[in-house]
Amino acid sequence: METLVRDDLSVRPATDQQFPPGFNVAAWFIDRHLAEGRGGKVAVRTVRGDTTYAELAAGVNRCANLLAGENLARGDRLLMVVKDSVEFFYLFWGAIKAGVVPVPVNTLLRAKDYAFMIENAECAALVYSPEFAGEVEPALAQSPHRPRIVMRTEGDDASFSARLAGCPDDFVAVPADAEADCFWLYSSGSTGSPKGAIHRHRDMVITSETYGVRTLGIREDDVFFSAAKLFFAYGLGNGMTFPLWVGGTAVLLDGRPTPDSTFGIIEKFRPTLFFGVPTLYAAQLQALETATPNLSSIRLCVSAGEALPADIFRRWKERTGLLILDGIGSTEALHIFISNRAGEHRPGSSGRLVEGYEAEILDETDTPLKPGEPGRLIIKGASTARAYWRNPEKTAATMLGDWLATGDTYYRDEDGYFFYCGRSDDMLKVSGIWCSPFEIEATLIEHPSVLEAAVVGREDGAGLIKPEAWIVLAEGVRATQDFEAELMAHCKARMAPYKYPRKFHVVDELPKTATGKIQRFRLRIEEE
Ligand code: 3UK
Repeated sequence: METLVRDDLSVRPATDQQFPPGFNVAAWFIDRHLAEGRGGKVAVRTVRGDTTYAELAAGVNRCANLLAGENLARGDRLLMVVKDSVEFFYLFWGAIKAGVVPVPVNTLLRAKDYAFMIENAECAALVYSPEFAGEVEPALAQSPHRPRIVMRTEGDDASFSARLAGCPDDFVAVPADAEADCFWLYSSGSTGSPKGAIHRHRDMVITSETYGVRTLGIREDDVFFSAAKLFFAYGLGNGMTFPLWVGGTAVLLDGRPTPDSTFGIIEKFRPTLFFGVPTLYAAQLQALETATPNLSSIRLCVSAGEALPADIFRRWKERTGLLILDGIGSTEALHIFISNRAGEHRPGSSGRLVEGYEAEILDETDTPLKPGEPGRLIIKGASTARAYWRNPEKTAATMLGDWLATGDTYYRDEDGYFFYCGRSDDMLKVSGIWCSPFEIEATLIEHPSVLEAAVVGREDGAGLIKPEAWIVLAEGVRATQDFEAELMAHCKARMAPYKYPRKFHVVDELPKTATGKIQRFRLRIEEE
């Protein structure tokens, strides 16, 4: 990686060697802004009010004092089931400053999931927004491990917010190290138990600099709005670390990101950068048929979490004049490592490597493949998680020395653009040829009657795998008798002949994870 990164704002070391001894990353994301004269600038905006950088730093220190006063030891875990709010910032950074490891988790989970995480992380503390009490409290009751400290974020005298007010607003950061454990994020693969990915102090610096500054071109005058929540690595970067890195402003939405709610936030707070996922862009496009929100503050849109179909890219551009830059990231990599850039973007591609990351595409024998040949994508970069917590098997399968197995199948073209083919375990072998479910889905949604599509392999009568499609119809469209034939003809005209779906299932919605990824494995086992 490069040496020093200088710009108008500050001097930010970007290599390991330049992280000073005792380095605690909170110094750079929080305290630096006071030294740089940004204390009066608004750091965080929500419908409940604005928070300046000075207030943010004070809240972080109060939280660090609160945690230190509870005798949390260095490395103790703080489980956070917290909605997008300024309290999320206080808790996350206050913990890091006090040497405690914050573990923000998905707020849409169920009691049994939280019970697993409480037990697995052996957390010393648990803080949750009152909205999630209905799942978190039963989880606490059923978990054999009891966190010593349990608080709601607000609502009673024993809550985090109430106690925060009584804590001093200065705190000297506990010395750490660029390589020391800093925070965890649970990665929930398509199946199996979630795995706690352990991230180090340097990791957020790397993602902010490599993807944020050098790929997206984030700046101090940017206002960031991430529809993806902060508990998701994608949202954590977009909605918290990137704005804090450049001294920008984060806009938060604490409820569900729908076309209405996201357009409302955009009109009210006028963000310059918008971060969404493909499902949301598809829903927003549908809403734009009738709604006319003012999106003029936005200079760039970003998509990740799933591949962005070229058709959505084109329609969004047509409708709003804005580019959506697709990029692939993961919880383990912390943020985006392959991305499109403005002016060099290719619809339907994930883009090219983000500076600072390397990639290889391998066959079954670990031999690197040539351009155009799809294989397993592995990547290398300074932000990747060092291990999964207490999971040596999954760690060994995923963290390959300095390399990280993504679990995705990709090919790279001659120009270095990467094309997503599917999760390695979702790839189909049809008529003996590897076939990408994503390619078929992207082709299906080019048909005006199709809003969303998911394709999986199913055995036909002869025991051979054939693609089948589950589709959500566009608003106002009915499945007519010759509908299947029409979609099959549409596919055959656009793809290699063996790739067309042999069967269609019309559904109201597709099974998805909380972060909007289609759960194809659930369709494979679904009963007729
Ligand atoms: C898939 C994509 C194609 C891919 C994430 C940006 O999604 C994020 O993290 P997760 O751990 O999932 C990782 C997996 O999701 N994926 C993500 N983005 C794309 N597939 N095109 C894309 N643009 O299977 C990957 O392995 O939930 C995204 C930043 C941080 C993230 N954690």
